[in-house]
Amino acid sequence: MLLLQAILLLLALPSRGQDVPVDEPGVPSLPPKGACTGWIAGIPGHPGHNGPPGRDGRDGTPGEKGEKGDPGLTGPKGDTGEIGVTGAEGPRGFPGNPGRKGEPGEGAYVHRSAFSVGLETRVTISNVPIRFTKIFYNQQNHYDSTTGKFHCNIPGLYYFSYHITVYMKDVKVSLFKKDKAVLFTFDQYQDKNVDQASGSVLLHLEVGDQVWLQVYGEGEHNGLYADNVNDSTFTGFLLYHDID
Ligand SMILES: *[C@@H]1O[C@H](CO)[C@@H](O)[C@H](O)[C@H]1NC(C)=O
Ligand SMILES: [Ca+2]
Ligand SMILES: [Ca+2]
Repeated sequence: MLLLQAILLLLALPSRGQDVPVDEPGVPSLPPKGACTGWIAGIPGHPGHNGPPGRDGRDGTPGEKGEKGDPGLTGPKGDTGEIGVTGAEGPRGFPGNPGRKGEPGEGAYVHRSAFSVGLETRVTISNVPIRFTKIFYNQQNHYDSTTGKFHCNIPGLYYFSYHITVYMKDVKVSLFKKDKAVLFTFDQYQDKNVDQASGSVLLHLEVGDQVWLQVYGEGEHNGLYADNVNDSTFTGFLLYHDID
C-alpha cells in the first residue's frame, strides 16, 4: 500500500511542475504558450526508480491484554502422604449368628466302660474277691468274671453299686479298691427272712486300678445268696473320664 502511494506521488509531481515553472540549472524551462504554435507534446517519460526504503518506524503502543488461555494438562500423581493418626475405637458390634452344630466327638467309644453282673451261686469263702458270673453287661470286658475284679482302663470318676440278697447268715461285705476296703455294708440275717444289703459309691480311678467286692471280718458273714428269682448284683460304670 505504501509502495502504491509512493508511485502515485511521483506521477503527480511533474504536473505541479508545469503550473509553477522553476528556474533551476539543468532543467530546461518550457517555452511560453503562444510563442510556439507548432508545439507538439512529447512522449511521457518513464516512471522513476523506487527510492530506498525508509527508516524503521517507532515501536507501536502495547496491545490490549489477551484473553485467558485454556487450563493446562493435569500433572503427574503426587507421592503417597504419611500415615495418619490412629482413630478412636469404634462401638461394639452386634452379636454374630450362632455357629453350626459341631461334629460328634471322636472319643465316644474309647471312653465307654461299664459292667453289670450277678451271683449264680452262694458265696462260701470269706476274704477273697466275690466272683459274679452272671453277666448282664460287660461289653468292654473291663470286668473279669474269672477273678471278680473290675480293671480300670480309662482314668476318671466311676460309680459302683451292689445289691446283695441276704439269706441264712449275716452279710458283711466291702468294696475294695487297690487292695483296700473303701466301703462297708452289714446286714443281720433274721430267721425265715430274706434281706438285702446294698451300697454305692463314686471313686476316682487311674488306669490299672482294680475294684471288687469281698466278704470281710472274722466269722460267718457270708450270707450272700442268689437263685433264679433272687439276684445279688454288682454294677459299675464310668461317669466322667479325665480330660488330659
Ligand atoms: C426268692 O424269692 C421268691 C419270690 O420271688 C421266694 O418265693 C423265694 O423263697 C426266695 N428264695 C429264698 C431262698 O427265700
Ligand atoms: Ca437284716
Ligand atoms: Ca427282709
